[in-house]
Amino acid sequence: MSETSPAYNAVTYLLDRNIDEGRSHKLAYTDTVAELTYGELQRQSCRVANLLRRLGVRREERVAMIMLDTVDFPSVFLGAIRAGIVPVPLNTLLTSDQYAYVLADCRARVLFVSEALYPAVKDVVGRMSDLECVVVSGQNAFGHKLLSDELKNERDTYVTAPTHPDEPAFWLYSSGSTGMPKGVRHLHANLAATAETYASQVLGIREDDVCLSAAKLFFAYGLGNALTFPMSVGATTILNPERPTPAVMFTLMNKYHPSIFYGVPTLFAAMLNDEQLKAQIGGERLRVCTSAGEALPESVGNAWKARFGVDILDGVGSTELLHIFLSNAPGDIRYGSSGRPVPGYKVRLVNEAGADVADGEVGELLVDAPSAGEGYWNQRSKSRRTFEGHWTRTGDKYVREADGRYIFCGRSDDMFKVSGIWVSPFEVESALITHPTVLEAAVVPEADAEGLLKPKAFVVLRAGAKADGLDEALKEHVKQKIGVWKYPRWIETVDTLPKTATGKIQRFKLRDGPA
Ligand code: 3SK
Repeated sequence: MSETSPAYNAVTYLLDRNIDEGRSHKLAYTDTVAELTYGELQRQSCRVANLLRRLGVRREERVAMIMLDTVDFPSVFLGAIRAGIVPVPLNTLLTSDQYAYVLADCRARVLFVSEALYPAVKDVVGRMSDLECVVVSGQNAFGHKLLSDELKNERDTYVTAPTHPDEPAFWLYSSGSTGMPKGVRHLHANLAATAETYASQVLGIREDDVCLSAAKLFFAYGLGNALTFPMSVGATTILNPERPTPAVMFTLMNKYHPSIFYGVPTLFAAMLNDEQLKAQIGGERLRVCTSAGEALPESVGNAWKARFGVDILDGVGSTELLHIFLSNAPGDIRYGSSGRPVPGYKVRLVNEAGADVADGEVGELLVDAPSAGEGYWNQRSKSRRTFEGHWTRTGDKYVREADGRYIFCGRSDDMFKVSGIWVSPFEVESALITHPTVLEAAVVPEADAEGLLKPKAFVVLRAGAKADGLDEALKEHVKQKIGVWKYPRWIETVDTLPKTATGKIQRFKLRDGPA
């Protein structure tokens, strides 16, 4: 949009429109304890906006959120945006040191924190020079302000800030697979851009949908799944403040009967593998599942469809681009592939010289996205390397097949050469997990006695799998599946694999052995 665009605030699009269209009394959120209709959410968001102004926060300043997925999350996030203030939801699993880094980096003036998460920041908040106030969501204020008390006396109306579509609305920190997190500045227009493309044209989201996301709201994936998409059509969302274990997810599915379940590959695999649970999804309403974060193994997609009768739409997105830009679609699914570009997004595969590669050749994926962030906060060279004009570099290697589908080959920085031939860790991992004993696998290069790189595998075994004789069996299995030079020369059994908050394997942490 041009610089003369009329004022546009994302909250008008996501929330107030629902009131104008008659959904004041419709359930927007339940977190299993509390509920909010669209009308109540509008009023809560206005109270939050008034609170922030009373606390002296001004437009464009940042407020940090370390919050569980409860009804307070959308109230605070949307309330800040309504006031033209920039919420920065943070990963709830960071360490105190990581919180200290991010809070200092974004210069948050107010921190909203869930009671249960306060211990992780209690030693940090006094050291943050820009942080003037802590507001706790829950029952115990720990000597700070309690959100519920503060909101009691605030007015439930607010004149929404006349922001610009191209103005930063919120930031998300990108964990990436290496390095310190980087703050991605997302614009007011970006939320609608994901709703009107992936949510509307791939998922076909509707007003009568009931949404349940395993990914939390502080992830770009979870934010779209459980806030932007359902609110864009006035649907209902179930929020889960707990850890998304198979037992918790099955319980919620059987209680609330979601029509859309958004998961991640590890969770789908764990739900299928949960022998004790042997659970079924009580859900005549469940019509579609989605997966992102890492590529969904073909075997998991097929097993899920066979067991529950519902497809998983595997897709790939990024924090930088806010949501999914390549995806399988209903009626056009091939497990093992990331599908095709989402309508509204253009993609290219380029070689190291920046030239487009042909079908069947590996290239780095670049995306021209209507939902791209405008850059990383205070990181000019990283911004320039990632956001190249219209195109955003994803750092993912892909092959485009002749039918236009894209196949994931690994992260650019994870690929390595064995005997002069590129090996994709992802391909070796995919071969390993087709073995009946292997639940998950990660492959990294390791130097042999001659100093030459060869694949080394870390595997998580399925419950009850016997490790005896497995080494040779797995090597043979990979040789048969994908070629003799790609088999892992060393195999180590581990309990878990290191992953980013969005579920991507952090292979760099395994390069010198597991921690
Ligand atoms: O990792 C992904 O695939 C993803 C998808 C949607 C939004 C954000 C991310 C990181």
